[in-house]
Amino acid sequence: MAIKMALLTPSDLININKQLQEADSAVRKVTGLDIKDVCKALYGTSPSSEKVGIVPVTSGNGIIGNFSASLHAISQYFGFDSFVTDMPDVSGYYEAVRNGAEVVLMADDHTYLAHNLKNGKIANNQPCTGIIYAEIASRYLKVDSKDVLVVGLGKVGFPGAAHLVQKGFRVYGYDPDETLLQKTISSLGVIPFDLENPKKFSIIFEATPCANTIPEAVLSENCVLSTPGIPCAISEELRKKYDVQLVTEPLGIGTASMLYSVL
Ligand code: NAI
Ligand code: 0TF
Repeated sequence: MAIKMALLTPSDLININKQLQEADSAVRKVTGLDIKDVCKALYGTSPSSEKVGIVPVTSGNGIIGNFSASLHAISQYFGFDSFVTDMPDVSGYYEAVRNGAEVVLMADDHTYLAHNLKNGKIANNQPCTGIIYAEIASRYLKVDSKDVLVVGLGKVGFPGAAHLVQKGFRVYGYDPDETLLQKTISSLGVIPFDLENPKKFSIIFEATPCANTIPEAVLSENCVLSTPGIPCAISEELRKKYDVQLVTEPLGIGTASMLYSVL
């Protein structure tokens, strides 16, 4: 059976620099820190112009227009010295290493990785994305409670939920996949969120590939919604109605988390 994948499209990545700047100001408003400071606090690292080789990969659904160019823009934005290889795949990997890459970034349809060739560290986009969006949510300055709602407990949501539990939050979790929900309850001690009996939250972390996953009943005025999920979890109408502090961006925040984690 084919595994369902939520792949980026070139239109998700249009104007990536502007999307990053907007995300940075949203993160600053929520946490008082910009994205790089959140990464530094999470991993205790800072870049010093490390050379990052970005290798386009043709397998599966093939090259996504704008993907490598976006990684180039993102890694430069965070203080890395990046380049995209002319050749894709194995030839591109060879080219990256021969041209002095210290960190290689590349993705097929299942795995998007960062590999630091100097220290051997390797990072996967899904857990790194979950952890940084959860970390941003957890740093909400105006927070008045330790309760967090996590919606979507898959490859991004589960590591984010684990991070919040580890930080001492009381985590309520919801996923329509009963097996995943039970695994999260038993392994992390997450409290199953009852859709029939909702409560309001100041902090919500969402990681699903679906729109409108956040019911109105859980939103409190000025709550933070930190979500890597594409499409967005909340309508513009609800966002405005509750003045929701929305942190969302298609590629850069997760990539920053990966890069800082391998330094
Ligand atoms: P996944 O398929 O592993 O997990 C998604 C989970 O959402 C599943 O367990 C599914 O049952 C659950 N779900 C579906 N509908 C739901 C609903 N209405 N309410 C609650 N849960 C629901 O997917 P993965 O890898 O965790 O990715 C999640 C999303 O994050 C995707 O849209 C993906 O494209 C996006 N993503 C974004 C990144 C970024 O940098 N912005 C990075 C990585 C992923
Ligand atoms: O689309 C995805 C992931 C990306 C996570 C960040 N949002 N959902 N992965 C597929 C990437 C494929 C890239 C392609 N092989 C290329 O252009 O090199």
